[in-house]
Amino acid sequence: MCSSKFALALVLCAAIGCGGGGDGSGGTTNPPPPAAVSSVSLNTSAALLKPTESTVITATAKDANGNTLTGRTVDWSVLPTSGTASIAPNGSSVTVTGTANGQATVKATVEQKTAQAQITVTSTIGSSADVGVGAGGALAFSPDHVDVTSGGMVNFTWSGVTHNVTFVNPPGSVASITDRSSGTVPVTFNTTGTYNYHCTIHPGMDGVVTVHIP
Ligand SMILES: [Cu+2]
Repeated sequence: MCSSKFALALVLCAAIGCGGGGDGSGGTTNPPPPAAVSSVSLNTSAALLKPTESTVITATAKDANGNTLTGRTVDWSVLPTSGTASIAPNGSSVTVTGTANGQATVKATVEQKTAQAQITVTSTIGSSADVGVGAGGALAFSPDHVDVTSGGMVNFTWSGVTHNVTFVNPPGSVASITDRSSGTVPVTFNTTGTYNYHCTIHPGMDGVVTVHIP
């Protein structure tokens, strides 16, 4: 009985956050210290590159309340330090360039908090890819991320349910596909970059095509 009451108290404490300690204001006139960094995130957790190809990765530091903290120094590193990818730090972002086939990890450190991205360097990215649109009745593109080289083609295939493929701020000229429910529509990508698209009918039905150097 005692132990179950104790357990209940623990659950309540976890739910309402009691016992959090003082607010640290000891009556001094010093300005409050800058907010501590609580987390660091990157705009991507993985990137695929061909040798000599580059991509930019950006780090964001936040405090415990989820507020973005600007002006914090980001230390960038890459492992292995040479042979697969090189880095050129520029403040909160870093340019990562593939050098030879292999795997590398790029890490951002801000006041002891870290985030990392896996970099795969491969010379064998294909010139075409297939994407299922709502395959199996799912409100999803499958796979939701494909990689092709510039001049390459992605074939979108419908499975009986009406969806569309609408590109959002594409880096190059590309044709969106209006509502349809069957057939295969090829889309050609002539400009390198990241193409985000979605189905405007179904919120959260999103996909990405990354177009690489040829
Ligand atoms: Cu849809």
